[in-house]
Amino acid sequence: SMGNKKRDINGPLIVVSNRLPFVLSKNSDGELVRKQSAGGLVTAVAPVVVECKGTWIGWSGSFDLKPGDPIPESDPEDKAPTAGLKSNQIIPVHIDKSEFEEFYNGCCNGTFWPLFHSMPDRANFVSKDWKTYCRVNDKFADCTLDALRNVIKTLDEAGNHDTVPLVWIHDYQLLTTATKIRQVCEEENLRCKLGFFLHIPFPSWDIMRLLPWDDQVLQGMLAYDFAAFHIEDYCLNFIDCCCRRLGCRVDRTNMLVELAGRTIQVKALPIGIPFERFVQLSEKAPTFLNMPDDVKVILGVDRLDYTKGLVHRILAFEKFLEKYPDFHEKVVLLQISVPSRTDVKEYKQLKDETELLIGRINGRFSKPNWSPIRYIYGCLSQEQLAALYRDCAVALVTPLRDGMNLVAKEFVACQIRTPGVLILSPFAGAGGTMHEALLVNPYELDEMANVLNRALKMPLDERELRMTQLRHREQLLDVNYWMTSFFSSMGALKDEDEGPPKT
Ligand code: GDG
Repeated sequence: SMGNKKRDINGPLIVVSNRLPFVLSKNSDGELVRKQSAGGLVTAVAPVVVECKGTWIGWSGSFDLKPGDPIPESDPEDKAPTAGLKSNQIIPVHIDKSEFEEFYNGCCNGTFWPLFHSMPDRANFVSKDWKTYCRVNDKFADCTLDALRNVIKTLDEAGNHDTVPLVWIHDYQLLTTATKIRQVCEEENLRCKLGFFLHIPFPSWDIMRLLPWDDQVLQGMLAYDFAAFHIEDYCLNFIDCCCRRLGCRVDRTNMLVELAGRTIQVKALPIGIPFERFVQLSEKAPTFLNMPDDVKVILGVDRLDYTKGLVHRILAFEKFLEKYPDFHEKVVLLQISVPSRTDVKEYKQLKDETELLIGRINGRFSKPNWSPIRYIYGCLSQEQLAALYRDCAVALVTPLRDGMNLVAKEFVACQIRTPGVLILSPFAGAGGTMHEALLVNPYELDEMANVLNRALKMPLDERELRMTQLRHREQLLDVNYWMTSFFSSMGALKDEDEGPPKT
């Protein structure tokens, strides 16, 4: 892939995300140990942090880790991408239970998540939660500043006065972290470049203005030097909000925003997946689906989240069963729902609603030897997931709104045998680039049923053509390419005269 061509970054790296790239949990002896987490971001970024001896700042995932407690080293057997991270490269941010409730469940997932997905009816605006959000963001800033002071001291002692540390902050949990970092850096004359990536959509101004604290959030995001989003629409929404709420001077063509004499660069950088890793997984994964030869599997894989359009998808599948009875006993919808944010009320309700709906539809259509829907509420291994992606006939990726959606990309990577069909929502970021998928509006249930029929009847040569192009693009624009583009765009690569990686 393009991104695999190694390009070194030109300064010490500090990555900041809500979660550390592994979680800490107690083993049977009551000791805290690392448990790997397998996201694409971790797969891509962790090796870079290992190699450049960088720092990762985040919450450990455990309330048992107290200030001053040592971070455990990785197990010698550990083969995760984070295994090479020494404990002195990790700075844990300590968040207690009540803070976590207000910061994470309250503000992040009760306010920003629904609002930024343009679902304002689901958003709560609670000023106590917002205050805690700001306080926790300042904690992340304090940890980042400690790391920065250390890194700069080391640089200066070695005479590297021109080397600028790079800080890369991730996602909607940390929208205001840069405010304090920039302020203290100015007071203490600390040098650094601050980059930000938002993994979810950025909404339009008429949604953003519903937020009582919109000005502080926008100012926080403008405290970065560089802010990147998945797609151009999100960038333009952000620029528009800065213009209308803060009166910033903006340049939409070059994606620049000016605030208090500083210019912030905005850019669209669509995230990719570790493509080769998924190919390798699907090459070695044993069969996981045992289905009669004449039964096709339609696959859905999502965190159980109301943005993913699960209820609409299941209702559309019911319509499909009504409209196309020839497919009875010939197709199965296999839905994997990964438990998520289980202590938030909306998510508990969604779980109940989904289970009720599936029960009703299975009751309505099942035969003694066939049920139309198989449902797993739980997490599979990546290898099992790869086997499902490889062996299903259709992947149904129909979020109502989604920053990018990696499931669509992982599916095409794993389609190394007889090609199937990707059905994709245009309201996922991925819908903007994966043109060879069948795009369908998830709110149009009848149309979804028709598209499902079309996918199941699509001739092999058409499937092959579409899948080849989809796979080619994801192979080229993989997660390493995305990461290199991010560093390049913030002027953080050595040999910058080569210019940014080209598509
Ligand atoms: C946010 C944005 C954006 C799923 N089931 C299992 C499992 N997964 C993994 C998938 C995939 C990941 O979870 C889900 O990623 P998505 O991109 O689909 O969705 P979010 O979690 O909402 O991610 C999204 C992303 O950030 C990156 O910027 O694309 O728009 O919302 O990687 O493989 N993994 C395992 N077992 C499962 O059962 N092991």
